[in-house]
Amino acid sequence: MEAKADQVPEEIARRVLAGEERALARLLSGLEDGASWAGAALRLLRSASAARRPARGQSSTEALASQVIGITGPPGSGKSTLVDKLILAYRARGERVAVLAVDPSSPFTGGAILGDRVRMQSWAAGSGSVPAKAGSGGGVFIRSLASRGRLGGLSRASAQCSRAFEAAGYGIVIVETVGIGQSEVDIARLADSVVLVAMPGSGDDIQTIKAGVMEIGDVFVVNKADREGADRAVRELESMLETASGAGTELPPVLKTVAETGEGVAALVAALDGHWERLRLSGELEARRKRGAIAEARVLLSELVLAELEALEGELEETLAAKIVSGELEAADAAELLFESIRKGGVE
Ligand SMILES: Nc1nc2c(ncn2[C@@H]2O[C@H](COP(=O)(O)OP(=O)(O)OP(=O)(O)O)[C@@H](O)[C@H]2O)c(=O)[nH]1
Ligand SMILES: [Mg+2]
Repeated sequence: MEAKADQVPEEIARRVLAGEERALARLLSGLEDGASWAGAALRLLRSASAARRPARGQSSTEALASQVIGITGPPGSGKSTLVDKLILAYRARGERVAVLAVDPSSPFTGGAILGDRVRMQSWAAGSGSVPAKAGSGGGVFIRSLASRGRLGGLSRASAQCSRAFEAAGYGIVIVETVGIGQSEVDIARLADSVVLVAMPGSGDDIQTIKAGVMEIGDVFVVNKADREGADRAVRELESMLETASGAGTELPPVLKTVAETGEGVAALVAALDGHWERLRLSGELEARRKRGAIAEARVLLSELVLAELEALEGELEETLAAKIVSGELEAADAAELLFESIRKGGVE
């Protein structure tokens, strides 16, 4: 069967490189669906894009890299409003900006995510104060990803989409995800710079940022600083950071913003620039991306093994279990037999 024109990897990669937003949208949908043509197109796109960018003395990672900025934090802390303002700031200096709004729990029709889409897409439609030109070259690309009930699939798709944006030439890639459960781990894996957004709350709300989550933050933001308690929230965050990190280590910045008015956003951009600069100069960018790649591949590997295992469990139930019960085999022997057949059949 002839492949459909919009599913031919070479064609999609070529059109994305030419700046066609519709082809990029198509590719992202394919990646979200886990379609193999989309995986192939992403590979082609990335190698073509690597060939187009001369490595001016940088490492291969640096020559390719867009700054991938992860924005996470509790629901309603103002992440999307902040992203709006970040888009404005980066557009003002000529960056092309891609945004991935990841929704880990609610279905695609969920209210919050739809609100995000509409609000943030006002940029793409050109109704914001930095108008986007029609068609390609608008400089802002917004995309929502929904979980469709598969969390593993979601984190895979978000990493792939982020790389597609990078290869498509967006210098800034922003990934917004609500800070619950696994999503923070995922964002730490795929982002170069992680912004943790908190807000002033009554009592010890800030404490709801768990210790393990504090670790992933490169820049901390107390948004809604127009509200009471912002300074206290900053102090609490700072003392939590001091406790969590050893003496003498440099603490990440803790900033105050009012996303609704844009107050503090310039300082946030400066902090992100500073972090990016440090990542590049120290070689940490490459190290960090390698760690992310290992973590991503590990998850995929365990998915493959689990799928094999599921197939083999049938055999375990049908034949091996009876042999264990009758004394022909030990359970350990059965496990080894199955493991052997994974090794023989699973890896070509
Ligand atoms: N007072 C005040 N309200 C704000 C500020 N920033 C955002 N908001 C409001 O807070 C609400 C939530 O903002 P969003 O930007 O949707 O928050 P979010 O973190 O993206 O929310 P989810 O994606 O649902 O987790 C909206 O009503 C915003 O208008 C701020 O700086 N001050
Ligand atoms: Mg949001």
